[in-house]
Amino acid sequence: MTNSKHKLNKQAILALAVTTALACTARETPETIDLEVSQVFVTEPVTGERAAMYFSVTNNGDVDDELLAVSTTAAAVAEIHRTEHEGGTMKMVPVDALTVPAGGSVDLAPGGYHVMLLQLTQNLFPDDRFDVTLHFRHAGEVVARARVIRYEDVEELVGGAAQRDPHNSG
Ligand SMILES: [Cu+2]
Repeated sequence: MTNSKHKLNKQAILALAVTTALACTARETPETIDLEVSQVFVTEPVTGERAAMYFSVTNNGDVDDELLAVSTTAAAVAEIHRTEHEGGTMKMVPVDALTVPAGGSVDLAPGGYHVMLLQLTQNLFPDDRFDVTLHFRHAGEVVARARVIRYEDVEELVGGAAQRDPHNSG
């Protein structure tokens, strides 16, 4: 009798310990961070001095992330820009950070967001490829491969949404 009661207590204590461990685990489990960068392309530079880069970021995680910066060996400077239409003119506005919402995606495409590559360190020709590093607040560094395409091929790649971009107007 005494023996069986002792066993029961041990089980109760064990159950309590397991519950506590589970509670701790649940509290300390980090949010899932899962970013996917796809369709990284650069339109063939007109002047050889600067080029516009586009890509899509899909956030499969459960926390909003932010694109903070971009770097590449192909250019000394890479800035995140947004194209704004004001009256009949287009202008580019630097963007500090680009939010990629949890469960959502952001498309950089001609006429909207883009990364502007300035002071190119190499000539870029159609079908050339080079690495770019995207710096995110939570995901950290994500390396992707960029491909250079002719401007005429942009529409084929991104669909009918492509508009004339000020980078490529001359
Ligand atoms: Cu720009």
